[in-house]
Amino acid sequence: MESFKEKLRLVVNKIRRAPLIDEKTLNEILRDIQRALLYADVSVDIVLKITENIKKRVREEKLPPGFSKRELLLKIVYEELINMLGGEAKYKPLIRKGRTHTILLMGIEGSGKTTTAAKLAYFYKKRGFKVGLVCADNYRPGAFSQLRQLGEQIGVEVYGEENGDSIDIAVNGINFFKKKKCDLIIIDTAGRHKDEKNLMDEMSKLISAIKPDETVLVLDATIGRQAEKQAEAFNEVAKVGSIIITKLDGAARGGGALAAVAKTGARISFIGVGEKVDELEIFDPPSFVNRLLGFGDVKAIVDRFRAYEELDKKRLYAISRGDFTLLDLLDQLMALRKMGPLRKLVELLPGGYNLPADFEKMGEENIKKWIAIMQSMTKRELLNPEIINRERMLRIARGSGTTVRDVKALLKSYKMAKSYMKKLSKQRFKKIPYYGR
Ligand SMILES: Nc1nc2c(ncn2[C@@H]2O[C@H](COP(=O)(O)OP(=O)(O)OP(=O)(O)O)[C@@H](O)[C@H]2O)c(=O)[nH]1
Ligand SMILES: [Mg+2]
Repeated sequence: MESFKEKLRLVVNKIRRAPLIDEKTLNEILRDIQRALLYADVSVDIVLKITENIKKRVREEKLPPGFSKRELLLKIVYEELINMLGGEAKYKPLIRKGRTHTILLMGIEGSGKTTTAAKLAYFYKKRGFKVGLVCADNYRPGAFSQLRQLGEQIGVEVYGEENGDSIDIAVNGINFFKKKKCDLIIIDTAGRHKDEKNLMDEMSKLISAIKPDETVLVLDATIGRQAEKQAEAFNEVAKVGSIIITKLDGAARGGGALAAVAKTGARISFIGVGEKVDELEIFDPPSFVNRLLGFGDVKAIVDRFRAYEELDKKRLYAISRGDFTLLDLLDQLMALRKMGPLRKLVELLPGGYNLPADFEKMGEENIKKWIAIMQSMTKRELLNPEIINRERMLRIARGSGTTVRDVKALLKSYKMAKSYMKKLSKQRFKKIPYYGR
């Protein structure tokens, strides 16, 4: 994954440094993205689709006031990468206390099933669940002792039998742990290949015999885009509930495996990121993409876009016409604080106003104070500031840790801004009918 990450970060830097995002620069950037994705073994059709989407969205999406085209492009790249990995939603573990949940692990040889069984057991044990491990692999000598060793390491009991039929062992193991009132039973199976008909038949028999709550396919990230074929083949014999991708640490083709799996619509629940028992993570596409692109600034840009999308445009319009109460002001200030610099308030108003100097000068400190003051007002006061007499001012000042002077100053600024905007919008609307004639 390291080089994939490096290549994507170079793209992010290029976007950030480009003097202008014009057609030529955009095409160059899209080519770099294609190269990075192809390098990670993402299939050509996915690569073309993602870059087409980016191009189309950059052309079509409106640039909100106060944002640059560069920021819009970064946000789109971020969102398209998340879509490629299956969307925003994070996997939610289905296990509940007081009911035995069974998970069956399957996959080809060496994909990491046994290690993952132990990792999962450890994951749930740490969260307070009682877990049991069953070794239903009677093909590979040493499979039982491998799991037993892992079980000892994490303090989880392991059920297995030296000889016998894998289906019988699985059934016995489940009964064994059900008696012990385990919340979760994890069944490790023998590795099998999609072309080994006997083993695949056995898998479907095993599934009918034990009817697991969840059938998990374990895939090794190093197979890249071939993950799609494997996921489909396993899905034919056993309905795959979710997929765990292992060995993402160090797998250059990991991006390809993740994209290929997401394309099948299957759910990626966890990812394995190392050999140790605690190196398992819930798969969360947004945080995964954040890490790929470099934490911090792309995420911060996207958060600002989201905050803008949350703003109430109708109310902003009303505010721009001087039609607002203190409650509007409070709500909008709170929403805007998420967006960064506060002069953005002005930039966001439809029409792009220039506010009086002292209104513009209000710094972060003042805004914090204002919010505190308004939060100490009752709803009635926020809606009818004229009722705020000296007695009320005293109460508000005390409640917000400010002074009566601060409260007065806020009320004065509010009145000034309101009448100023009313005046301005009247002038503007007088002029507007002449435009376009
Ligand atoms: N780096 C890394 N290695 C892993 C990860 N998961 C498993 N491995 C290693 O992959 C190898 C195979 O793991 P196993 O868990 O034995 O695989 P398996 O699917 O049970 O293998 P069979 O039972 O033989 O089919 C071991 O050396 C593990 O340490 C991972 O997330 N990262
Ligand atoms: Mg194994």
